[in-house]
Amino acid sequence: MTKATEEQIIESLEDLPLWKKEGDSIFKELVAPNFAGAIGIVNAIAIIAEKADHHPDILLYAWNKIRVTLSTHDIGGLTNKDFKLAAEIDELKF
Ligand code: H2B
Repeated sequence: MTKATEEQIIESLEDLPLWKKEGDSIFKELVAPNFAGAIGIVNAIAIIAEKADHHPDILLYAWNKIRVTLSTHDIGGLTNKDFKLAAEIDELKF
């Protein structure tokens, strides 16, 4: 796993318009209809994260909002693992 360059990050984010870069990570915000829905989203993300052995920071705040942050801590930056998991999270239907 190699750390993505700035150019590679920009290129990868073109395919992930819902994700934004912040420092050495990317994040996305989701809004659920209610708290139970937000928990459902968190659980769905947890299942694919476990399969990928790649784990996002997940913040559930203001009862129905979720901020998912991806970074490859082992490398200290962004890698393909982050962009791949971001795309999988985007494919989840809620
Ligand atoms: N998740 C994230 N987001 N970054 C990592 O570097 C990472 C991880 N490393 N999940 C994994 C686990 C690593 O610690 C294990 C040993 O595979």
